[in-house]
Formats: sequence, C-alpha cells, structure tokens
Amino acid sequence: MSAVPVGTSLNVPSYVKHKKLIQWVESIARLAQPDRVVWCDGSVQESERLCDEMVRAGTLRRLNAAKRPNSFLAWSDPSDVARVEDRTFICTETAQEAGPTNNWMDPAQMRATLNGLFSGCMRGRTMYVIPFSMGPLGSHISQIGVEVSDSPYVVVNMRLMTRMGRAVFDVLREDGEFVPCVHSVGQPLAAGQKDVPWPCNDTKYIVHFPKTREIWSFGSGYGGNALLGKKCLALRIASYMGRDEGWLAEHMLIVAVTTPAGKKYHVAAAFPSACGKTNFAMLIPPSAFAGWKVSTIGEDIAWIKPHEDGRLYAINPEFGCFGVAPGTSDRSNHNAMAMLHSNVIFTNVALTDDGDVWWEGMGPPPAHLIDWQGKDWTPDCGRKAAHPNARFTVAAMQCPSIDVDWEDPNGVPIDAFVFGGRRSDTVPLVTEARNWTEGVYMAATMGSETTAAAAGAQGVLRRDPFAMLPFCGYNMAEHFAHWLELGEKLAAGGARLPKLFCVNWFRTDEKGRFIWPGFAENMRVLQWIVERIEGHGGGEEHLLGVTPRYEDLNWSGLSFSFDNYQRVTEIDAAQWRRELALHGELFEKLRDGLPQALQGVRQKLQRSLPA
Ligand code: SAT
Ligand code: MN
Repeated sequence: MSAVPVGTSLNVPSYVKHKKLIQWVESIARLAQPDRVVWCDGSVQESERLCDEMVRAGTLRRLNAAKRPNSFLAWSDPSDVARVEDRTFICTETAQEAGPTNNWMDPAQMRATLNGLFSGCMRGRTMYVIPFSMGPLGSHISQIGVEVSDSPYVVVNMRLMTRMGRAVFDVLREDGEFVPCVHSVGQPLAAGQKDVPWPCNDTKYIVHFPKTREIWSFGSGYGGNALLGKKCLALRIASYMGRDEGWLAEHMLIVAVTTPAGKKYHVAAAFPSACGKTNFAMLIPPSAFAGWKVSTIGEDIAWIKPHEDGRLYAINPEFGCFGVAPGTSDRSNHNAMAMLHSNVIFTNVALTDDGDVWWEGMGPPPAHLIDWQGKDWTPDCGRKAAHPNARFTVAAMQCPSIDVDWEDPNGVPIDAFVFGGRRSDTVPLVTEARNWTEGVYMAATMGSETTAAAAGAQGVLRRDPFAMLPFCGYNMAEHFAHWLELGEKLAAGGARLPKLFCVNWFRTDEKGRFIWPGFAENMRVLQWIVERIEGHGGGEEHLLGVTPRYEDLNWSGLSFSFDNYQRVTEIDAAQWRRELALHGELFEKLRDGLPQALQGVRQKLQRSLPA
C-alpha cells in the first residue's frame, strides 16, 4: 500500500479484502488527515468502549442504571438540532434531473467545494470506518453502505439504526458494491486543543451524488444529517436507484393488521417527519377491539418492490428507531415507552435529579430538571425542558409490537397505502381514492404544517408530496410519473393493486384543539381500511373519493358525537377552492415532466366543486 498521511496507519483488519474499499478509505484519510483510523466491528465491547470514552469527554451522560439500564443522554450544540434542508444538495448532471424541489449544484463545482471543506477536517480526531447494511444482511433487497465519520456518537447510533459491523464484510467480500458515505463534524483539533462535548461547524453541507451513489456530509453531528444510512442512503439515494430499477423507496411506516378472523393485512403509510409515524406504527387497539392485533414492521422508511406474483412487497431497511421523544407517553405510545426501558441513546431530552430522562408530554413535570442545554429548569421557568426535536435511538427489536416477519428478506405484501399530513382544516379524516391515479394525486398534493424535525419555522403549511419533499433524490414530477407507471405495469399484469387512502388526524376546533382523539383511536380508521380491502366496508362517495359515514365506523368504547364526526369529515367548498389553487401552484412549479393524468384529476375536481 502506498504511503498514508504522516503518523497515520490505515489499520485495515485482516478480514477486509475489498481493495476498492481500502483504497477509498485511504483516499479519505489522505484528504481529511485524521490522527487515527479505526475499523468498527459492531461488537458490544466496541460500543461500550466508545460510550465510556464519550462519557469521559462529556458528550454522553450515563443514566441511572437502576432506572434506565445501559442508557445514555447526549446534549447537542444548540445550533445543531435538526435536519438542515436548505443545506441539503442533490448533485445530478443537470438541475432538471434534481427538479425544482431540491437544492441542486453542479457536481464538479460541488466536488471542488467539498475538497476544500474536507481537507484536514479530521485533524486531531479518529476516523471510524462504519460498515452497514440497510435491510437484512445478504438479502437481495438490501444495500451495503460504508460510512467514514469522525464522530463516535455516529458510530454508536449507526450500530442501533443499521446492521452494522464485521459481518458486512462477509457480504461485500472482494468486490461487492457499497455506497460510500463520508461524514465529518467539521471541527479539526489543533495539537493540544481541548475538544468540546458536541463538535460541529456553522457551515453545513449534506450532499448526494445520486448517479455515482455517493454521500458527503459536513458540519453536523445530528440525526439524518449524520447517520447517513437513514435519509441520505435509504431515501435520497435509494429513491434514485428505485426510479432506475423499477422499485420505490418511501418515507413510510409499515404495519400488519390481524383481524379477529385471523386474516393479516399490511399497510404502508406516509407522513412527514414528526407527524406520529412511530405512534401509528406501534398502535395498540383500544380494549373494545378484542381480537384485533397491530404489529410493527417499520416506522420511518419502506423499500417496496414488485414480486413475481404481481404484488408489491415492502421491507424496513432500518434496524432501529430514531424517534421523536416529546409527546411520547404511556398514553400516546405505550409500546415506545416499553422499548425505551434500556439500551437507549437519548439526545436533547432533559435530565432528572435521579439520573433519568424527561420530556414534554411524558407525564407531570418534576419540580426540578436539567434542561437539554444543561441549565436548571423548573416548571414555571418558561422554557421547554427538552428540545422539540429531541430523539431516542433504540434497536427495533426492543419494540414489544415488532412483527414476526419484520426481518423477512422478501418483505411483506402491501394491501394499502395511506398518505397523511398535519392539516388543521380542509382535509377530511379519511378518504379512499377511487383508483390508482386519484390516489397518486392525493399523495402528490399532500400538504402539511411544518414540524421541529427540520430547522426553520414551525406550523407553516407547505406541500409535501408523498412526505418525500426533503427526501426525493430526483425530480419530484418524475416521482409522480414513476408511481403512475408502476401502477399501470402491475395492473397490466392482472394484479390487484393496493388501495390508496388519504388521512388527516389533525383537524382543530375554534380554540385550536384537536377534534379527533387520534393515537389508539386511529384503529377505528384502520378497521375501516381493512373492511374496504375485504370489500365490505360502507362509505359515501364525494368529490374527493369515498369516506365512511358515521355509521360505517366502529364506535364501541368511544363517545364521539355525530357533530364532531361532521367536523372532521366535512368538505368545505371555499377551503377546497383555496386548496386546489395551492395544488395548482405546486403543479406549476413541477410543470416540467408533470404527468398529464394528474392535471386531469385536478381539472375534474375543479369542475365538481360547487360554485
Ligand atoms: O432526519 S431525521 O431522522 O434526523 C429526522 C426526521 O426527519 O425524521
Ligand atoms: Mn422520517
């Protein structure tokens, strides 16, 4: 091997035989000039050692072992708390290929920028080589990635979020394909300089080269900015792969619903970040639903492929959850609370006086806490104790409702797709599309009020097609076309297509309170969806599709008045005129490549609106 930077040895383990991979690691080491290179094996011992080091460095706090065994708390820099969408780039050959909803930059120009940023950026730090598989190891659906990162926090999180470690090299062997992912917090250390607990850089770049399947991330250590298997690989790069290869990478949870008759159905549902995907994926049916069972296959991402039988099968490419903590409680998500009892990394939640964690919505506030910024907190201090985008990282296997088939390398057959946004008005509780094109239209025109998952203003209504606005690695208009073509292809083969539904749990009253109880009560909607799949659910056809009448839902165990039901299902003509105008604005923005069929649906809706 040729010489590496002064004082650096690549330390390649003997079991790594992949020349191209070794050369690539060497090239990044030369560029970034870390003090040391460490190849991660994914073992418990490795994770424990790194956690101990991070505790000493002040990055992690070990939580009370009696209350929260083997769990840690990290507080990030206050400037590094969420995905940075305006610093996320798709570098395709042409701007048209990335489309108007992505930030585009010319690949050559971006490479020059990255070369500058990354040169020497790991000085004084260790560069970890993190091999991981998205999807079960060795499955034909899975993709291998290798992330190099100067953040030990990234290593221990990747171990929970992906199948990470030495076994990946058994799959890669000498020349297997992998997605190279380069990550740096972007804060080199001079000789003798003391580190900070959460190094990061005000300059941030989250960059994708979809054609060459490369990811480069600079300046952030947080979540989807830094755990590159998740949004970067499993959504942005994978959606681009799927477009080329005839499959889908979607921002969807996957649940199985088993009926009292023992029939099992699979539903994949798209919601924007921090709109309750984790809660829906782990729903426990209310006690009145005896015999019904909901089990979890995934809670954030689905890879969906057509099989020989003509149906669509989905896998969860992830191995863990990176869920929103605030609002999670025994009432909102009992399964999530149970899965958080041990082996968790919490980020940006508050610390209790007895060494446990707390966040808004968990339960009554303790009299005193240390907040996510390390400051004393009391219930009357006027600040939030946890950051609104505070998260937990935990292995999916710890979820009590995890489905027996969740690691099936062939995936599970999808019976229905559900699309939902956070809308305080306009969009009814649930609507079934009358056909595939109408369903794609619903997904394409989804709107949602923004949440703390991304930096920027919250509660602003924006179009979020397929809940993929920040995650589609190519032109969104083409994504619509890809869905329409896939539907046509499957239908032409004689397959029964999944049914498509649009939901909205978030309508509010005059005082801004949610009208629909949500959470476990969403089971009522889920039961109706299953009945529609089975062909016996009742409903009423209207402008947008089919919605259950009051008497079509199972109300046992809940008192929810007919009037309130009207308020969550009503279609207001004035609101829909505004809504269709907004759809028009989106279509205008996406006009290059927008499928004509979708314009057709919009025109039909416009004509059917009462004057
Ligand atoms: O991208 S993150 O995983 O940090 C947050 C999200 O959008 O779900
Ligand atoms: Mn998400």
